[in-house]
Amino acid sequence: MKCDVDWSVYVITDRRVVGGRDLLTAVRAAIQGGATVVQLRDKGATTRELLELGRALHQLTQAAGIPLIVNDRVDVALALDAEGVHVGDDDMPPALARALIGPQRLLGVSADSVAVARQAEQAGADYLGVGDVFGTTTKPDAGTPIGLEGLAAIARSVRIPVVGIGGVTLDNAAAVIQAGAAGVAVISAVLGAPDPAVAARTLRSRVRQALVEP
Ligand code: TZP
Ligand code: MG
Repeated sequence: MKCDVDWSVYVITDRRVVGGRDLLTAVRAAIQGGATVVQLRDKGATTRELLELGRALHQLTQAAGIPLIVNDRVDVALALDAEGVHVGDDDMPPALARALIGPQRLLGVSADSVAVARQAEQAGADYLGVGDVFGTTTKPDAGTPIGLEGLAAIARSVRIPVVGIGGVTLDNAAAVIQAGAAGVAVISAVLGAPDPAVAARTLRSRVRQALVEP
């Protein structure tokens, strides 16, 4: 699993953006549409709630043959036997996370600067989540957007794949890939869409097209 991850359409869960709809139904649709990675992210959930949602999500991702990555929580990733974990500034430092998850699971790290990106790579990250690129309304503490130039500078500074995150839409996804990203990480563009399957399918086709363009 680890060596051939397709980072192109990385969908992150957020109960709040699906409105009154069922999150698992929306994620199932996103996977049907072509999501290539799913991240379990729920800042308000208890550990028990995370485990319950994580188990259900893992069944969906395993059936589709795509990785499940757990945000923030190394312990929950291990308990779920998830394929990876994603850590940021406030979480387990990347080198410690790597030591805990071992060499086989995926380690993602959030980076908003070249310095943080290089440190994360040194510490054993498999990929970076880079942003906030455009300015998001989904994460209130995301900080000042780094723009496509900031993303490009980070992508150039490391060898590991980067996924662009923050305000990515169907319309700007190709520009994220052209800036050097291997994929886009989205919450609202897919799970907040009227039809997450259609949104994921469109996103996937635009990202694929941009990845093959010279
Ligand atoms: N990290 C940086 S921006 C962001 C996260 C988790 C939120 C992305 O959400 P959206 O709706 O795709 O802008
Ligand atoms: Mg975090």
